[in-house]
Amino acid sequence: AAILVEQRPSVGDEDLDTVPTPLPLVSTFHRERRWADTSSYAAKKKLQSWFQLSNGDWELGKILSTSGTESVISPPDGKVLKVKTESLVPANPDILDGVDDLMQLSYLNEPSVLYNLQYRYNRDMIYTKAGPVLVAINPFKEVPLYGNNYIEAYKNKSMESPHVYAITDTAIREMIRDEVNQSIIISGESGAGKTETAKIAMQYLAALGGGSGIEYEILKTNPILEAFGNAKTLRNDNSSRFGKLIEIHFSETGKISGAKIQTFLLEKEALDIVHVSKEDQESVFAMLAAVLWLGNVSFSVVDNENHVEPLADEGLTTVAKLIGCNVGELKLALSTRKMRVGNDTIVQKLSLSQAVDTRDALAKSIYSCLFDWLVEQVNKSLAVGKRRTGRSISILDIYGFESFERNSFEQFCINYANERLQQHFNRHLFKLEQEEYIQDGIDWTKVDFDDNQDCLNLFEKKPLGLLSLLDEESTFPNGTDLTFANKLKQHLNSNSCFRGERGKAFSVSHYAGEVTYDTTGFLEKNRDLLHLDSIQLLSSCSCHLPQIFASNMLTQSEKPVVGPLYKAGGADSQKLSVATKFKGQLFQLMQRLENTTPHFIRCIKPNNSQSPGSYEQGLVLQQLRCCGVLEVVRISRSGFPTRMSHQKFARRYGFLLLESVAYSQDPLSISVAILHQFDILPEMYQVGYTKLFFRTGQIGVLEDTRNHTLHGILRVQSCFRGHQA
Ligand code: AD9
Ligand code: MG
Repeated sequence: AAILVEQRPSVGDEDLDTVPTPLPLVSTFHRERRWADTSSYAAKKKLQSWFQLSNGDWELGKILSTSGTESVISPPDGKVLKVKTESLVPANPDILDGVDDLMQLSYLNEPSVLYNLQYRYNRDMIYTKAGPVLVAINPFKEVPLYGNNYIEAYKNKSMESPHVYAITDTAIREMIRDEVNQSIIISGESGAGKTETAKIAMQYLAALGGGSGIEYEILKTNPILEAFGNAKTLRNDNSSRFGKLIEIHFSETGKISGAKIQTFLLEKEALDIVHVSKEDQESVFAMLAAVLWLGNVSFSVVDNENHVEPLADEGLTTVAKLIGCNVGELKLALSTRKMRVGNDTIVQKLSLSQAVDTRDALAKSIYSCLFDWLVEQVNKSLAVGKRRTGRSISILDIYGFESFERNSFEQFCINYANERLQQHFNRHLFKLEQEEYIQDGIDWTKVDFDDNQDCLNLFEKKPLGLLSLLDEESTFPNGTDLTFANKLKQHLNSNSCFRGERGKAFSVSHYAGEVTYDTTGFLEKNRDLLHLDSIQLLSSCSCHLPQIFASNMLTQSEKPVVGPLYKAGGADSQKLSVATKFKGQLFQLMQRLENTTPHFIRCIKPNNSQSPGSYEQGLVLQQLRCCGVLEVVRISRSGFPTRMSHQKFARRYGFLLLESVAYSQDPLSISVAILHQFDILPEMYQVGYTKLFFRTGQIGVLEDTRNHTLHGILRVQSCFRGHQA
């Protein structure tokens, strides 16, 4: 009679969802929900459960007893603890330890996901699927997962565990099969392993071979871009941040024929191989040195109105020499600003903070122009030949969603971009699901997916959206970060994704959680002070790189991209605001991605000390929330995630039918009879041509009954046998 006491939820077929009662799916950031019916579950099954330690980490324990609001739990160390029943979170049965797809977890909650990833990580299995997404945890050591033998194994499909190779292989196959361009979108925070992952994907592509060694040339571009893109020469954080899109082209025969690299988003930041002439190489180093020396230029007050001039020291003269201009001109450009008033031009002297901003803006733009120029040279070298193939795989290496204690303009832009990428992702996922539903003839309008369109509207709506209001305030001479924050509160308070905070702050409900932004510095960063005076200085230089930079800057600002032209400091310096430029680049990126089949990789940094073998639960959890991994699995399960063919369903549950007459009928009729007998609500399932589709948890009711009945039968049988003996 005690048969069921120690029983754990049975794990049957791979495609079964054996959750005994409908449970909330995941507790994420803003959808924090608790296990619905802990007490009855705990009382009935005496299962393993997660409970939280005071440091926030989760630990596993066995529920010994439960009395309403309190439960007694025993962790493996033998202690016995009293905990609040409602704080318990169900653990998965041992048999599910380390599953290679999080979708397979019966209980999808944060501790279970964390544990599963850690279980694999401890065994050097750094890759795990989360539905369609590949999660990659940085091992911070060499792991024996790469090289030709592995590449071969994934190519001939003798190996199927989750891997960057596997995703890349799928991309290649789908490119050939569907004749559609593909993209591999890699995101994650700094040091999570994005660039390494991109290289691993490129390694796999390069192994396909090309012609004339172009595949190796592509691999060689990495160190060049890294050397410049990752340089930490500037104090400004965003200078080291760039998104990178590398588009690899293929010939009809599936060989690499060329590549193109595009950098974008907040861009402010081995040469022989990509054919940069010796002379140009010297100019590149001169420009880099100029950026460094600019940082050393200091100012002194020259009059009683606090106007400043740069000190005529080694710093100033070296910069002038490096970029090829006259020291006097440089001095003027750093300490004055020409303004046009009516038909007259007046020269305004700068205060210390204005001069420092001008100096930093000049350094930043030389650096970013240099980077752009280098990318252009690399692209010339990798240019796709005349044979146009029309097929490509793009690899995108991009900053993931960020949420810090203090979030500024950079996070604002990055999170906005990620919001767009998330929508792209949701729609793609929805499309995949939809295709399967349509194929099987079920009513897919009943499938609801979360869409983040409201949040995107908050950013993009004109004239009352975050970006428009920011641009508007940036053009007002008297606009400050505070007036900007007040304007947001005045116009956006009724928006459900927006919340005004105290002082200069506001919050946005992002898909990955709520983020509070501090508007300090928003206007200035958005205006990106690079005045015409500086551009003119560069164009008058005798070195040819500064001249190229200056002409690029001018043509760039004249190009009508998206949104209105922004006027800073008078009509002279017409240029786009940073946010508007960013939005334009983002739209271009999205347009390119729209035409591809996306594959997603989320990189996770397991610890902050960059050491192998250390897995900090809190840090990992925060990233899982930010990159939406839990959300992804939740979405993947939010339609009709449990599927079973009519035959299988009829075979598995047919014997539960009260009327034996059912046995003579076809699988579909038997299936429908079972659904009716068990009163499964019509909105909880769909009958397709070949399969039955269920909402999460539904099959659990049937499984429970099946188990009970089977145990009953077994007991009867064993009694019968005992009697016979
Ligand atoms: V940043 O946003 O550019 O600051 P990334 O690109 O996310 O950052 P990166 O790929 O540079 O991180 O990885 C950081 C370090 O982690 C590398 O230098 C490696 O030492 C380490 N790493 C990352 N992935 C792997 C891996 N698959 N195997 C071994 C790895 N080491
Ligand atoms: Mg990187």
